[in-house]
Amino acid sequence: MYNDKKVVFSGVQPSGNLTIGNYLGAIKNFSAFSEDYHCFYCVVDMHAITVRQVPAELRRRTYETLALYMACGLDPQKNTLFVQSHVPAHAELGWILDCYTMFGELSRMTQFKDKSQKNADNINAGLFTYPSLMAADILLYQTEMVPVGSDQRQHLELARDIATRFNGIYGDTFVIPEGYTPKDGARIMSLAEPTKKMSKSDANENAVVRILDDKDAIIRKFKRAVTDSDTEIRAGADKAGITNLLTIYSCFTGKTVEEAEREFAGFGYGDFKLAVGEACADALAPVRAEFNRLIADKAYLETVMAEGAEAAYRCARRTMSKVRRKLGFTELKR
Ligand code: AQP
Repeated sequence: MYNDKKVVFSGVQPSGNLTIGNYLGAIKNFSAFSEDYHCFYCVVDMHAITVRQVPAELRRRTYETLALYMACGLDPQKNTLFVQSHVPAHAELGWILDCYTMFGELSRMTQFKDKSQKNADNINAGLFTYPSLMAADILLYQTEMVPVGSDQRQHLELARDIATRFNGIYGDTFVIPEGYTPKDGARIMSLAEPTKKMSKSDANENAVVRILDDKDAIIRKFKRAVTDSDTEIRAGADKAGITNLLTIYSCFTGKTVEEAEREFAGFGYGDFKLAVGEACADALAPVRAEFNRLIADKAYLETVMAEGAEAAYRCARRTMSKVRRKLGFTELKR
């Protein structure tokens, strides 16, 4: 609990320009919690450096991600919006939790295996211990609920295991968090390889639709989306491309996949793809307009960052003092 409310925490890495996967799987759902929970939404820049980043781009995308949070409806008066590296307790608890996370557990993480393959020349220790830092992000705020896409479920399970292990040794210290994964949109797939997750760091621009892409780019990418040699517009395990497009259409229009199947019965793939592209572009147009307004006001973004970091620190330091005491760290009398 924080300020008499249960806590929600989630984060997004500024590791690329955000995609409709990040939007539909995570950010779009964040504002639903703002009234009933105390929400901490973080730009997790420390996670981003597990893969090499160009410093100027990382800095720019950190501002942009914060602006996107707000453009997607997160009011900084109702949500604590902040940047991970501005609250050093994340790194501190991350190290502590490294010591309560097993090598075997980290070795089983599919994201580590995937990213090691993609970054074979930079398989660094941070990439390996990423889940302990993510556990620290969550546990620091005594989080009850973590809205994430399904790719992060495995990390969340590990965070629960780490918290349970720590509590088992030292007595109740951390709330055990629950995951919240949307019914639809939890795993948006690449438009170029629809059996692979859409990822913001994908080098193939045709594979990803970015939240800030303009209408022409969005429609062009959907027109090029890989489908199949069949002609039927229906969801199914044998139709990854079409299923993905139906899911995207359903998420942006609020219609069910079954309704979308009925709506497009008899359509050719070309017309269907155009309709999906238009639905996506229309839904994102207000987000893009609001983003453009916010990103022009750097001073305001810096105020939001500073106030968010201060509010996050106030909550994090309570957990840290409890953790330090339980571990047997000595206290400095000032
Ligand atoms: N394709 C996706 N479908 C649904 N949800 C997704 N998320 C990511 N991709 C999809 C969710 O977005 C949130 C933020 O993700 P992240 O920035 O922490 O990192 P990620 O999961 O590794 O996302 P990316 O886009 O694949 O980033 P890169 O390319 O840098 O690794 C999370 O809640 C995630 O589940």
